[in-house]
Amino acid sequence: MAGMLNYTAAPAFWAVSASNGRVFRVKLSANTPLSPPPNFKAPPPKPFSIRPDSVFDIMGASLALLFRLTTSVLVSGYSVNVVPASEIPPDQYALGFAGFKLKESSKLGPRPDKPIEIYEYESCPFCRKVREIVAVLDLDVLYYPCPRNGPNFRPKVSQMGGKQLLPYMVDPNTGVSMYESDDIIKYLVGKYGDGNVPLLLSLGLLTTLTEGFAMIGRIGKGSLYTPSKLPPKPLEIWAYEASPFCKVVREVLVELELPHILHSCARGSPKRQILYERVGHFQVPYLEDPNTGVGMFESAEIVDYLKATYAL
Ligand SMILES: N[C@@H](CCC(=O)N[C@@H](CS)C(=O)NCC(=O)O)C(=O)O
Repeated sequence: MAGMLNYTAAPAFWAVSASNGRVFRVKLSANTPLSPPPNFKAPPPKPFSIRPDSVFDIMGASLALLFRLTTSVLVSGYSVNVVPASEIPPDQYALGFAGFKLKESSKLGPRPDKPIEIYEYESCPFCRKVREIVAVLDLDVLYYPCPRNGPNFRPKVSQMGGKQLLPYMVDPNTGVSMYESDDIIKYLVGKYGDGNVPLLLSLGLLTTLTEGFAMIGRIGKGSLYTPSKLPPKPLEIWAYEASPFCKVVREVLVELELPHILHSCARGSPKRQILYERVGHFQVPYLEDPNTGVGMFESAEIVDYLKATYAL
């Protein structure tokens, strides 16, 4: 999937392409080769379990569901049937419970060849609106995190679009780039959906307010830059906006200003089957770090890994 990127990763620089064809080079902040922390061992997946020291983090991140309901839980055209577990072959992903499994499906629009590029940060309600439509449309996105005081990607937004305003989207498939969350949402549903903006994303001020309330349990997280090493290749994360386990990982990716490709896989996403086949299990978040060769489940351990590998 990393092969779909629209820039060439060089050992010493990031090359970030803009819609107008200009290329900005961002110098790496550390020359030391990246490696996993000493004695690193990827933990086994433990679905729906919370590490004791993360209980309050996960509870805080779960509050979003109260304010935003199922937006970003389900992909577009989601439908589900409950069937006996024996009806699902073992090589097929399906969430199971008490002898039954969920047979889920979706109706998705045209797929972009290259990931959409979005400059944003976690705690911004307008950015969150765009992240929700990414989940609904089941898109892959190359995120350039722009925490406050972030030295790398915030300045690029001003250079590319002429002003310091987030979120900012670049679609390398069409050359279109734009500010304004509502315009980005309309563009994305027109191009990669059925043209309709979901109701909960079309309520104007009420949408923006509930997006803000959704993050009330995580105030201050995912906003401020923590000095870090900028990796030569973007990390890859399998996750979706509504999952509280994914949320706590995304906050740290933003704080450390780590570019990452999100493989969004809300309920009904066909990408769940892809991850299932690739690693023999489906659970999110799942992190792949091409800079160190690490692939891992488990939110609390992913947070520890990111801080140990990238924080300065
Ligand atoms: N202990 C894991 C729990 C993660 C988890 O349970 N994630 C849910 C989504 S919120 C999941 O992937 N469930 C399996 C499924 O949906 O099939 C962690 O902290 O990462």
